[in-house]
Amino acid sequence: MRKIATEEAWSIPEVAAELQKVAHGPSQSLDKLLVRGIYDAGHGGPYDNMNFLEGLLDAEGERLRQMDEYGVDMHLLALTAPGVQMFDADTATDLARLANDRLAEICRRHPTRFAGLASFAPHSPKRAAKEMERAITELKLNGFMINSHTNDEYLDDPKFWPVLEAAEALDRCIYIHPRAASYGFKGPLQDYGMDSAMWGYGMEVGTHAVRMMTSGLFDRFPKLKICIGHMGEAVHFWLWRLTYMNSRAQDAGRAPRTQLTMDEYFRRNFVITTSGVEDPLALRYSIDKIGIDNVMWAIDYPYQPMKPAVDFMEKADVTAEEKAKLYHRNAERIFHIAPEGVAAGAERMTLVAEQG
Ligand code: 1WB
Ligand code: MN
Repeated sequence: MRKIATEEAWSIPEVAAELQKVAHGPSQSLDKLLVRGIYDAGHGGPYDNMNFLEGLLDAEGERLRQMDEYGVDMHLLALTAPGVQMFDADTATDLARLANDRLAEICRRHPTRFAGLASFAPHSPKRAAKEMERAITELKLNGFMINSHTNDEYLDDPKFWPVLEAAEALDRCIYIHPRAASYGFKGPLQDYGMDSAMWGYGMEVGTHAVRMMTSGLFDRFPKLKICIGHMGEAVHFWLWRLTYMNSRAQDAGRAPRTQLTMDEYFRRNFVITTSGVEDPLALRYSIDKIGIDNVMWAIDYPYQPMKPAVDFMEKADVTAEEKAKLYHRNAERIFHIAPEGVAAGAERMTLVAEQG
């Protein structure tokens, strides 16, 4: 069965070099722990010696070899967190373009093995919208990736409407991946390794998603699709209480009136992936709670290894129909990835053209 892993991290040397500068810069962001450790390793700290950089900078080498070994057909690649969002708006705009060009080249060389989510600089929303259009219409990328807040601001802020308008008009999903919590939110997350993937990331993106729903944003953008990873960052576990308490907050005048309930927004406007959470009960709950059409498989490579993520799915207590949707059919629909036969035909044509 075709296996498409939908949240796979990747980077380019130019972005890595700019993040190394951030490691020495004035930023007070909680992301600096990670940025120092990965992009400026050797100075101590929690991420030192984790050696993710090699895996991030590679697509067609060891990554592809492991994909072959473990039967992973395709990685949906995206520039890894924090993307371009810690750079000034001009640098971010330029590097997003460069990363998108490189990503498109990789996808063109291996149309059955790689698809890609485009980056953009949210802090320059109008230029971002232009780049989003280029990424889909010219580069043929598959959707977009944003790494939660930008300079501590979230997508419910009207300044980001051009970005959301572009995504909706292009009919492409925005994947919200975590980065470390925004400045005002970081206090209790600074200790005990809680800043990142263990807890802080989920708090950050969960809060982002809830802000989007409670703000009424989806009444303005009813067709906007948002993807969240790491088993939905547990937001759907909260749906009953979110719905109940938001209704009370609306009645008390503490939250804007919305056309739909929080539960209805989540089912209409969100999809989730399993990235980094290999828990069979959480998978079963997700399928039963938000529907099999809204859940996709992902690995979270290279932060997590490929084999256990494949084993998790192979052992999962799901029907053959459910497995096909989790492994590839939902990803093909949400990210406009050509079905297997069509993609293989395109790859053969490319090979024939290259060989003359
Ligand atoms: C880690 C995980 C680091 C993720 C990341 O940096 C991301 C980690 C951007 O395991 O330390 C992730 O996406 O889950
Ligand atoms: Mn991840």
